[in-house]
Amino acid sequence: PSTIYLKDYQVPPYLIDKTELTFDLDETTTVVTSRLHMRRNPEFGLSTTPLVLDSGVDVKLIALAIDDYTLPEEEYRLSENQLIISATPDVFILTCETLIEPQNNTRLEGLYRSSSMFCTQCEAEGFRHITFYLDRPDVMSIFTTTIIGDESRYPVMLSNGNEIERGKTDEGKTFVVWHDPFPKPAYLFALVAGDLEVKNDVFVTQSNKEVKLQIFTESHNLDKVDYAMEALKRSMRWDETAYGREYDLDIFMIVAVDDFNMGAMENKGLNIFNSSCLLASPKTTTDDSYLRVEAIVAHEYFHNWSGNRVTCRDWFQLSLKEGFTVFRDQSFSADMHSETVKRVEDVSFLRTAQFAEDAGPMAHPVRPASFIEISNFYTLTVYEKGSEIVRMIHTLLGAEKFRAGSDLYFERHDGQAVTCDDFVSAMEDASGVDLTHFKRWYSQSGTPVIEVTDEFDAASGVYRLTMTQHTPETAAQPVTLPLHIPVKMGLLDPNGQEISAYFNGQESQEHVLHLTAESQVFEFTGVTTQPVPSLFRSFSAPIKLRYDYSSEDLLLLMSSDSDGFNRWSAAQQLAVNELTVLINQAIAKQALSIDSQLVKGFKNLLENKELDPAMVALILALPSQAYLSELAETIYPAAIKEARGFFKKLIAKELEEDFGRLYREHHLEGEYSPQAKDIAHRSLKNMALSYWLETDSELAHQTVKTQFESANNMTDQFAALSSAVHSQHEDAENMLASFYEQWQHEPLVVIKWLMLSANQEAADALSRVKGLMEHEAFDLKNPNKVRSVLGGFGQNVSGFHHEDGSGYAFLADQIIVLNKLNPQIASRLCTPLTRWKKLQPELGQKMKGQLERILKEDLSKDVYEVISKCLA
Ligand code: HT7
Ligand code: ZN
Repeated sequence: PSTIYLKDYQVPPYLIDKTELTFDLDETTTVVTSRLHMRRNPEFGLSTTPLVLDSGVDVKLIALAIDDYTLPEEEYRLSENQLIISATPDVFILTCETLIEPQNNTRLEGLYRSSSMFCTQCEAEGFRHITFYLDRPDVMSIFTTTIIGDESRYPVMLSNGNEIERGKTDEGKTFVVWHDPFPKPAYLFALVAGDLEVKNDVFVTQSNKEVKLQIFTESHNLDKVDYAMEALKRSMRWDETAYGREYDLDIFMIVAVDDFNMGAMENKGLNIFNSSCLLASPKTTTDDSYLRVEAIVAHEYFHNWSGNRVTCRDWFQLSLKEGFTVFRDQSFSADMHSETVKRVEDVSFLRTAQFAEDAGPMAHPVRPASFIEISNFYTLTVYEKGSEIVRMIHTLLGAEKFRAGSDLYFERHDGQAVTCDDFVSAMEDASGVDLTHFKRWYSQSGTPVIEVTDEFDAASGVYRLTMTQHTPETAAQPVTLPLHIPVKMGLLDPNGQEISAYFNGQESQEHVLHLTAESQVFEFTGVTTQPVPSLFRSFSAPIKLRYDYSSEDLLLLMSSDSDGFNRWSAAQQLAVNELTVLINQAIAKQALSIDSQLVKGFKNLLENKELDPAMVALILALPSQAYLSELAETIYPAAIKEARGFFKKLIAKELEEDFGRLYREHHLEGEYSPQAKDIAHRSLKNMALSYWLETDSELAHQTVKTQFESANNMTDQFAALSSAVHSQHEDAENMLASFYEQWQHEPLVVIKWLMLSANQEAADALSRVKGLMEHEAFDLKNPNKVRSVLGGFGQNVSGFHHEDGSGYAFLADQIIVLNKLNPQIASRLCTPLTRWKKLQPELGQKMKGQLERILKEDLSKDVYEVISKCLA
């Protein structure tokens, strides 16, 4: 497979002003006819360049014509992925008739079947699996789509834009014509056809325009779309107020499908969603999933401007739309709920998963310089670190100038396909802030490490911070340079009071420092007592901080910092420090023991009635197995698991009474609601329960069963089940069985059950997972089920990291099978195998052996790229 480089970008030799598509849908073959109104691109220069259209192996050519002239075979050339026509006029209509077989499309790219419906997924390069095209984002065209189908099977036939015509063909089939007035790249094309039910609503925009809102699902799911509809309206309003962005078509449609490779897709006017990211009801959906539905509905809606109206010039610029849109959806969720809780959740995810990616063999800059398969670059780096870059620009400019920058960006580039540099230029031009150095964040991979030391001179009242930055080299780049890093910070006195100090002549309790050099000294004056620095407040940059905090310092920050994020972060750091001691004891096979300071901090925390229960729950959550693995120089999975288990029990025993009390205090009676206040109580109650169960309390063991049996919502029922499973409750097996019995007809609950079952730690974990793959509920063609079972297994220490290597061999077997069925899913399942170099040597070598075995297979580009980079 060949590598594609950003440096080789050229404007397209041809343009497509209009695209007219006709789909004649059928159960076995679908006929696609395209009429492309083309012309040579004057910007390209050469006027003799052949026309090279992208194609998939699965597209069969039936007829090809330029204007009225049917091209004979000798006038074009067809290869596996291209159609080349060597001579064309300057302006012409290319007509092309192709056959495709959506029912055999297991890749779930292009047009495919999901249950009884037809649907599409065209990002990034799916459109070429439908017909021959210039399938690149800088070719923007006005689409008109005619769908022909049997009305009894496909009463609903949808595409982008507005419906402009409907009628009957001579053969008695129904046809519907859709027209999208906004030029768009092919990746935003969508088609849906099926026997669907609809929920209707209306949104009145800020300029008083009525927009028809429609959510389509199969009939048995129509009762689960109300929450998404409300979330959509909240998103539309928020984008008007926060960014001045109004919706532009007369209709906005969303469709839920069961088989989908990712979460959702922002096709113009016709978003398609994985049903797990759209459907919600109190009995079947947990609080986390409610919040996810809201965030994803918002994310896809926000793409209407950040992605659709202004799109990417090429796929190296993916973060232009994804990083910015993640930043926008994170800000939206923060505004809808709690800003601090949202920030903690997002950072916790970033530090665990993105940092690991950025230190592994697939590390790449937010704007990658090369790729083999673009689908592999829908990564946490492009999305989450990309969002952090936008957030840092927000911090550097301030809210007002940032908004001026985004207004300018949308105004300047409306209807264009642009680059990350264009985004930054708009921010600079609107604010007057020079971001030249800052832009290095887009091109340099790896997580910067910031070492901080300090000195205090009581006599002069001067406090100095010395900061040194270094970004470790990554797989993608051997040399790294200093970045422009915003450091939001404050100082606390020994009583936890904020210190007002002078920096650069300005007196303030909070400062934003600009760390730009490899090493810099920052001097504060007017400081009367040795302070404790609160650094990188709100996680003002995606970095790793090294400052030698004592346990007392961390306890002080945890109880008193005015920055909620840093209160949480201090507790995490203290927990990491203590867990590291325990992990090292476990590695050395010593008895585990610790005089924990964190327990003291937790005790104070649990007695403080003023705090937001959601924050208390987050502070109580111990650093995860995955985060501790990311932090470790060498990963010893069993030692980490043992240390975490020991520490949780120790805390539980010390604070047993508090956890029992918390459980009672935060138990809600009455009807379920996914509002922030109630979610907060449930999260603390269920966190308390998970600790309480680690004690010998009979009452706790009874309580978990009662909650499981009598909960009126999925959050409480599933929390009880998970806690029972993870604490190895004697009734865990029965509870798992009865849960499946109760919910076997709800696929979205079944995927939760599959995930928990695959994740259950046990000596025979592997044979249980093999059993799950034989279970009636499992389906290898459904990405949600594959993700649940194999994703859940990848987090199972005793099964996946079994010392005989059988867990790695099993996952490799599944990747080899899925490589043929669905390359995108196969490639994503490789992630746990990418950590082999960091694993304890005996395990790492076994994992490497499986990677070598996979590489010998006939691999898709997707899997080849990941595995070959892992072994490089
Ligand atoms: N922009 C969408 C990306 C997406 C995707 C990419 C590759 C393969 C399948 C896909 N489904 C959706 C989703 C988003 O970020 O909004
Ligand atoms: Zn997106």
